[in-house]
Amino acid sequence: MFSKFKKKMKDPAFKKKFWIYTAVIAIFWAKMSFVQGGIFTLDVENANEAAILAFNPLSSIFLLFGVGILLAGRKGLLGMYILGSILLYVNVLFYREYHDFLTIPMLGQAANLAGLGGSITDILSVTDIFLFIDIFAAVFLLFYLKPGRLQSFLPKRKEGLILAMIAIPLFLVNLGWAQTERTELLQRAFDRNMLVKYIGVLNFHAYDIVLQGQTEAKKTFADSNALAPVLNYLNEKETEPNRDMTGVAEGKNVIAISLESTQTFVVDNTLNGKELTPYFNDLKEEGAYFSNFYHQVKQGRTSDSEFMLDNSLYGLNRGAAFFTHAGNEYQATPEVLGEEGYTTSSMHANDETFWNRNVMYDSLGYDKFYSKEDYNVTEEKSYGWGYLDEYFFSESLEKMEEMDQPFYNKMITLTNHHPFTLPEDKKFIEEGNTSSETLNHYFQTIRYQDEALKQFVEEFKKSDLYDDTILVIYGDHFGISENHQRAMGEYLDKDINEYEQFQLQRVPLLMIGEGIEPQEHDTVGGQIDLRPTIMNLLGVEDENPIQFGQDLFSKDRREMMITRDGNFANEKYVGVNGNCYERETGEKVESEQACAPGFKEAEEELALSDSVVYGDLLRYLDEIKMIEEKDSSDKKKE
Ligand code: GP9
Ligand code: MN
Repeated sequence: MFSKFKKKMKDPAFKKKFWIYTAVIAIFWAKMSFVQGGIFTLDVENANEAAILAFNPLSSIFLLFGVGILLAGRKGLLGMYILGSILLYVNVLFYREYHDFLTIPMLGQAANLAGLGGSITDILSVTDIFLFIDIFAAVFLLFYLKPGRLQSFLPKRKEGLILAMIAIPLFLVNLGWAQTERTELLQRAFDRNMLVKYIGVLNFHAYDIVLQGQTEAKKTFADSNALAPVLNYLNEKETEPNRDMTGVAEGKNVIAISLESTQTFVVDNTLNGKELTPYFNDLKEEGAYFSNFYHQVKQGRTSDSEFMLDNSLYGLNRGAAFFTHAGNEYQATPEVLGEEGYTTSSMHANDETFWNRNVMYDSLGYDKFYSKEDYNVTEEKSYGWGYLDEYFFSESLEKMEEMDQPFYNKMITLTNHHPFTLPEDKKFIEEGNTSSETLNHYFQTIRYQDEALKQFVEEFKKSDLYDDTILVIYGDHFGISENHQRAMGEYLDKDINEYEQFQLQRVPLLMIGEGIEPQEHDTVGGQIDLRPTIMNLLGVEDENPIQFGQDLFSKDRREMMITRDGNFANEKYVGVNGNCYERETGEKVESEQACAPGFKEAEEELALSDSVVYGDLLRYLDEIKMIEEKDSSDKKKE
């Protein structure tokens, strides 16, 4: 074969054609390498990884160009060149905002992506033009450079097929090589940054397409038997809630307040000597405050935190369950409390369609959703993402005062959202002076949110509701992504390594109400634990056995918090990306054994929770309950 090729290369026309192919592939390869190595921050740890990263674009380029030629010759090749460039650029923009890669389910959320709103200018850069000028070079090479004298570059379909075929061994080499760094890469692909580091961003999209197909098949082929392993696992892990607290808030209203992008590092912290959250710092003395409580969200952000609050199931690794699985059967908190005579609602002054809430809330059993159109939103009272928190809070309180009691109501704030901008007269402290504008502004919006919270809680205390209500205040997820690690290090005056980055995923949780003793708790927990904790306080017999959380007040808690990336924190350790640290000191633990059980448990638990959501397994709960009831009545008869 090689000698045939050598012979062909003697033909000057063929030779030029060959060099044109090489040049076009090389330019795209260079661009993709620049994007992957220079724009994405993929944590390349050694020379082998750097070499894999440099090699991995090749197979996808061969496939892309080969298919282009097969479909439409020279034009097809150029078409694919442009398409590939656009895809790369979309990923660049998405990455700058989310530090993550697009997945197919995310594409179904175009409305949300448009909500990037004020932040779009933040993620565009003038130099991005350079990511497109190579297209002119490709046009020149393919259409104007005449190989041979008069004849132009005309790729044959057969050549397209050859390119596409070469992609296969190239990919196999890539995969084998990547597996020297991480075994079972594709099976254990929790972390998209890691996946892109090893197989490249375009191959990642191909992989994502395969995952999508599998996901759809999962529901079609699921049956009630799939519930058995989930029930077994949960039975084995079951912990007794704190019985001293069962029903201390029986019949009371619940107000859950989701604080946008609020991380624990702001609590009791200052900027230029001024507290960032002076009100919250005092308020937390009035209730149960959890200092080792983590958010567990992924691509679904706020909606993932809501998903966990109401279901005690994990959100998904790709996309947002609020979009992809809004049609599932659930037995969520609002539905269960509704049956206990509660009025249930959610309040959020944004468009009702954002995160598909208008659809998902019906599935979760909410009686009412107060969205933007239910508030007196005016331009003067809005900024950035919309209605300012102070107005949202005061109008919401009026609505609650009119509500039938008892009620379960969730309020979701908005102002402290990226890009963290505020009108001048709402800035109560100076901006920060770190190297990140985002972080500098975040301090101000956090401070503003605290003021809005103060005004709400103080009014609420004066209202009739106060004695009959418990407040559950929690942060929905991080606000400062790891793109701003350096600035965060400047502010906190320490180096932000992966352990610190993990610990920064803590969000505040505060519960206030009669029967809840004011106390700081250091138990390790996460958003998955909210539902069982609230239900125990209310003394409601929650008959849905498919819940992965545990009562945060329980005396025999299995201290464990699992993130969507398969990382975890338990009583002793923090396990991040295969590495192990002492949880309290951050000291690296060299023994692999220390964290191995934690990683294993995380993997198993996430897979089981996913099987419930992907298989829509809660639709079989009634069937299972009926069988159980029949069994126990049969036993009684015997
Ligand atoms: C939008 C609000 C913010 O309605 O919930 O969403 P986020 O971007 O934080 O998920
Ligand atoms: Mn949010």
